[in-house]
Amino acid sequence: VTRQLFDEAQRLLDAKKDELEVVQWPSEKPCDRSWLLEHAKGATGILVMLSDKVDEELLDAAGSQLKVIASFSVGTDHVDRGALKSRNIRLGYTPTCLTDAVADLTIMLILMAQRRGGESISMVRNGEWPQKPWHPLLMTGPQIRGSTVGFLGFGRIAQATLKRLLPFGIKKALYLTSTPGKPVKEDHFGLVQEAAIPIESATGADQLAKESDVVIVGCALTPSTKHLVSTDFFNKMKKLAVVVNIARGPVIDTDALVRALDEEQIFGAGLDVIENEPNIQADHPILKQPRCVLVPHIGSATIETREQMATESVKNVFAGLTGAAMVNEAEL
Ligand code: 8YV
Repeated sequence: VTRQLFDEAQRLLDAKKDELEVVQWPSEKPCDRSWLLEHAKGATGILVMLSDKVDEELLDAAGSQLKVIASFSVGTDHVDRGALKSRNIRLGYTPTCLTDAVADLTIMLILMAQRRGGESISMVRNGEWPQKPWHPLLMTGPQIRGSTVGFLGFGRIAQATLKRLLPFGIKKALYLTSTPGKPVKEDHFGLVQEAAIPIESATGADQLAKESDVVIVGCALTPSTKHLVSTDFFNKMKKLAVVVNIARGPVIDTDALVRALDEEQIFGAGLDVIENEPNIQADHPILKQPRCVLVPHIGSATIETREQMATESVKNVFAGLTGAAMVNEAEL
């Protein structure tokens, strides 16, 4: 177990101490790779975080008795699924319990980007408010009502975000999935059928970039989504549009984003994730962008959600060990 867990999850683990030997990373810091490789040896199940790469090296270090990997995440880009499949190892994950928390944060980032939240807070903190004469254009930004919202990826979190956006009076939603132009496979909340606004499948990234006032990155990171949002994409976006990323950093080319903001090609950005996180140095150019709000990957960070993720992850390990049904099992 590569992290400290919340009480309920810990209790579940502790309750099995007679049957199982539980080895747990002892610190609040991210688990050390060398510790993991050493302690994985002989494990039948491993509970991992996003920061723990599950690759051939780890699986070799564990050995052929390994039955299950349970990830404390919805995203599984840190896991070599092919390697698990070929070794008959099951993969548990937590795709449902974090939907609301991440969708809530997405709304925060959209509003922060449109309404210049980062700049506004800095202005007040820096004591600049008293010096700025009141002016009708001070800190103005685009309004969410009437926006066309484009979703790169249209899974549960994106759809839950759209559900929250409807009462704001958005005009239209466009989505791009791996099958452009085709209806989304799963309409999780019955929105596509019932919404009073058009919800359309985009023909490609170009259409979505050109038409959207708000672009929300909510897709999985795969070879085909890496740098999907790059200079070419930004050049097609509207000058008053904002981009929000709650998925994985590398879907947006950070250098291209810095340029787009520098050149006022877009209005702003709201990021929960960024390439090379968490190793963002204080002098990184993105931190100098007043129109970019960057938060440290806190999408799922409500107390309720993280507790649930921990509990489900432990249950998934147990299910993997006994051959029972997991709370959520990923297809390999
Ligand atoms: C992380 C996430 O799991 O679930 C995901 O895919 O990106 C997050 O919810 C969380 O930050 C814990 O590492």
